[in-house]
Amino acid sequence: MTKKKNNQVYVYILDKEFCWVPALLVEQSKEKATVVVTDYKSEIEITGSNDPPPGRSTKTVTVKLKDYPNSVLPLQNVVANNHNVKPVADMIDLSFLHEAAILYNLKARHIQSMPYTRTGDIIIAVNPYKWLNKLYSEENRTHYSRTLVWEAAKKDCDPRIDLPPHVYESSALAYKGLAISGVDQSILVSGESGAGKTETVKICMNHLASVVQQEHTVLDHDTASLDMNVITKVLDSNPLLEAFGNAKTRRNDNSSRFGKFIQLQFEQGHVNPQHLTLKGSECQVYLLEKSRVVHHDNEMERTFHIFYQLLAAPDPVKTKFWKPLQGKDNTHFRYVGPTDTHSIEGVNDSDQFEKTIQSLSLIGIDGETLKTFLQAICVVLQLGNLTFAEDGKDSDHSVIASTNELQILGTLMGISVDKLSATLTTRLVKVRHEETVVPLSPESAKESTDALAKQLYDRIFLWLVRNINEATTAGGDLESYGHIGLLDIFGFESFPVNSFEQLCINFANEALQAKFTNDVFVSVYAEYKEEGIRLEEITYDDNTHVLDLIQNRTGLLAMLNEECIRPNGSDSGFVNKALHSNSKSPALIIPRIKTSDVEFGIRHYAGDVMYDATGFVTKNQDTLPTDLMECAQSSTNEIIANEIAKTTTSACSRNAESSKGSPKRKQSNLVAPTAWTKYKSSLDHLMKNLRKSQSRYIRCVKPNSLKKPAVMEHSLTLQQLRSSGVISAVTLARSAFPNRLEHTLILNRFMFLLPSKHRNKWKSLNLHDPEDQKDASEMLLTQALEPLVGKNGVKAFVIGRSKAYFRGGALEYLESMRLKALEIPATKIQAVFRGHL
Ligand code: AD9
Ligand code: MG
Repeated sequence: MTKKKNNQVYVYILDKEFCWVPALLVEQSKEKATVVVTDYKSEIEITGSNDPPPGRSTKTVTVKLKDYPNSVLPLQNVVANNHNVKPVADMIDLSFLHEAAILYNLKARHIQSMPYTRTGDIIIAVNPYKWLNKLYSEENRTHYSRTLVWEAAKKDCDPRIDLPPHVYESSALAYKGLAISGVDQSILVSGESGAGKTETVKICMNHLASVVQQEHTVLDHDTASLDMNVITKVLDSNPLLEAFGNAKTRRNDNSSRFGKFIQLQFEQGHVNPQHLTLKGSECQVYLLEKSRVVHHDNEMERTFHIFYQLLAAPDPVKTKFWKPLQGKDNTHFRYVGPTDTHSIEGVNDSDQFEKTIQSLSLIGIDGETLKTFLQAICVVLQLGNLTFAEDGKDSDHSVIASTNELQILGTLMGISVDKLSATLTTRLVKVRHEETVVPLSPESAKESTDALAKQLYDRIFLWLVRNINEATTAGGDLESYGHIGLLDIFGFESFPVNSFEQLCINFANEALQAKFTNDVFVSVYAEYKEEGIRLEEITYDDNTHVLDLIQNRTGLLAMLNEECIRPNGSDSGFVNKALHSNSKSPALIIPRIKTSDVEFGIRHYAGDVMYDATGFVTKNQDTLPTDLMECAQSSTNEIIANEIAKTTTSACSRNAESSKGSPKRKQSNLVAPTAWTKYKSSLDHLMKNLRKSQSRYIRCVKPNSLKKPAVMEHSLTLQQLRSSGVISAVTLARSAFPNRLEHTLILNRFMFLLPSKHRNKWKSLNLHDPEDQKDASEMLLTQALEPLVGKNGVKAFVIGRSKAYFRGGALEYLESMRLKALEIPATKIQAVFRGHL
């Protein structure tokens, strides 16, 4: 029997290498399905075509459905009838919304240079790895703001209907949301390293700035209230933060090594309240990866950009800031080199330095302040050049071997060489009321010097952030402004070895995921309500138990804080206590085979992660020994002295608070807020801000690890879709009604299933009218799906305003009826749907 092409059934089958591959279904039984797969290999990744290239061989594969019940999924949107997916702009419009369909839809769009796709209100942004000029043109910027901000009110349908998905829609809708409702807005951008978060935030910020400017042209000819200086300063704060907080890593040449939340401050117009003026911005940063100052992977990575920028500047420029830089480059400083990655493709560090200096000057860092600031950076550089040796008499004692480097450091810091040398090679230990000087071994002395460098850089970075904020904030009563916040924060991390930083990062992701799930639920609820559908059937998994495990009173991090103030607190002591107090938590993984006493795991929403608690106590204490701090505080470099003084003050004041009525402890035990306490409080502040705002989500996806355009690696992409919550959002949206079809489509495809006597009733209907389409669709489905009505009278579908929503099995039944009418074996189609159900 020859088959008509449009009656062939295509499916996705599970594949070890490519996750899912399209195949032609030959036949199936309960146990197995036989499919024909084309030998795609690399084409499937590179060209993105699902159609077999001419001459490509095919093979027949048998899939054991018993062993892999979900290994065959229906391929197509019911309207298409070939291998290739007709990409849809909104995933909700895929009739079969499973992960294979999502993957192939994104891929088809990615290959056609359409990086953005909607899933309802969420924008999925696949990194195009090439700048698409047209996509970000002035014309396009205006088009989105015009359609979504100024003309939206004229339409009685979703104003996005004629617009391809874009992150400009997130920015334009945020602007409109704030202008009309006065409710703060936020755009939450997430994704793994290199997925495009930072670029996306910049694209949105630039768009918001241009909306403000356009609005002045459109609505208000008085441009006096438009302060271009504010706009430039706000936009410029991004590259400035990148110079000091970004670095080249294996995964991204410009990787942000900190998280940030920028809040743009808008003032409502006096004459027209819906008219917003950008007045300033304020930025909150999270968890700078300060360990990168002293260590990075030499072959593929670099430390923070600023070091290379400074060293690449022409001699006359760099010696203006610090004479000894004359004639020196990367090779002279241990913290930056030796590295095989001195330069980044397409980036000229010397030019970048000039830009950094210009941006610093724009926020008022110039003249002597600039000199002090860059010298503080040089102190960090110079600390890396100290080398230590055994003192000759005793291997536990050390001396600074690089006396010349020490001399340079002493002059730069304004601290005597003797004092520096003594502080860096010994430690002052207070036991009860006694102070003892303990010598340090060369390794410990080096560690302690590195710790100082890390702490200094962290403080210098925070100083910069404060200065940026002082220069960009609108000032006055901040509550009187409307805010649009943009969050660019590290995505979920799971490495072969996961440490304290991963736990903090993953905790933030759990907190954001909880908000995301809640928001998706609310929007699904809104959609169903809009369609006039009752919704008691939707349930979803939340991640409260993971949040509890980490942050509860007896949770992991409370236990860690306790361990940090215990006199002999240790990493294993923490793990022991943490496992003990939380043994009943369903989110905790207690290793079955104990290979070490510092191991534990967490069942995160995005997957299980095993943590190695080595170094947790030290990292959480996050403080320098008192003598080291006092020494640094005596520096003539004001930024260093003041910033370190802040650390000691906060340590002391916290100590005073916690030791009320216990003067003894105050003297002997300096308790600073732990890294966790500080981080948790800044996250709480963030979540509070987010909760009072209306949030929009942009999920960035890194399509390949080659950083190349038009390539999509299936498993890398899928894993991100799962961990970003996109798949679970879709599952949630589909939990009650897995399939949905527009009324017009239903009528086109299934109308002939209706016996002609019933069709007579349609004569009075106008099938171009949406209301009549809805009635006709309901009539058709009521008849056609009657055999599926449950004993309790529950129908297999519900009718919404524009679509019908099908319960599990209903669309399968309709399709099988249709194929029966077209004389195609029904068994074939059942296999297609079984996997999906
Ligand atoms: V990390 O977690 O900070 O390591 P991000 O921030 O997610 O990471 P980033 O925005 O820095 O990634 O993007 C990585 C690179 O992808 C950029 O340097 C660009 O080369 C490329 N990229 C990202 N988005 C776009 C885009 N919309 N158009 C073109 C892009 N290229
Ligand atoms: Mg980034």
